[in-house]
Amino acid sequence: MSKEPGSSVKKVQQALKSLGFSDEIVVFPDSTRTALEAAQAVGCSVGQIVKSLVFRGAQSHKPALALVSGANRVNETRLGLLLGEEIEKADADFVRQHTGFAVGGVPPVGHAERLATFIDRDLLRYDEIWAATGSPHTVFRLTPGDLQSMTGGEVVTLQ
Ligand code: 5CA
Repeated sequence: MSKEPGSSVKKVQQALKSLGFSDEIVVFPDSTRTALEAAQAVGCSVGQIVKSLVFRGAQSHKPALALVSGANRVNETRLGLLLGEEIEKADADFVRQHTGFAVGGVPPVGHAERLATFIDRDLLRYDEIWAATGSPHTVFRLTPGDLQSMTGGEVVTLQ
């Protein structure tokens, strides 16, 4: 694997910088494709990993982003109520089309378009959390407060 960050990672670093945050990322030789793998690589609890999950409005076909603690599953009925329409899981093409990133490395910022964003309240339990930066081998460290300010997401109960 190259040591130089690829263009997807650079895009996220640029977004972080332009939002006033550090663009420091951590590159792992092992996969951080799933929350569990990311937690093992970082050496943190799986709950401290931010999953960036894309859903699709069943009627509008608009994307929505759920930033979820790695320990949790999204209650799709609840997220649908928050959005005002039923939702369904997005497929990999939809994720790439609306975020600009491939599944397994979707970051919380730097997307191709602005997504309605919801933040899992459980992430606020931690002093530090970790999120993907556009690749399945890189993450960055942030606080729940950072996540709120960089995404403008609404903190909600998602379970
Ligand atoms: N890099 C890690 C930790 S930050 C990461 O991106 N985790 S994640 O949970 O945000 O991304 C993996 C998620 O992608 C899975 O939980 C699943 O919801 C979703 N996913 C996996 N395969 C597909 C697929 N084929 N189409 C759409 N979504 C998928």
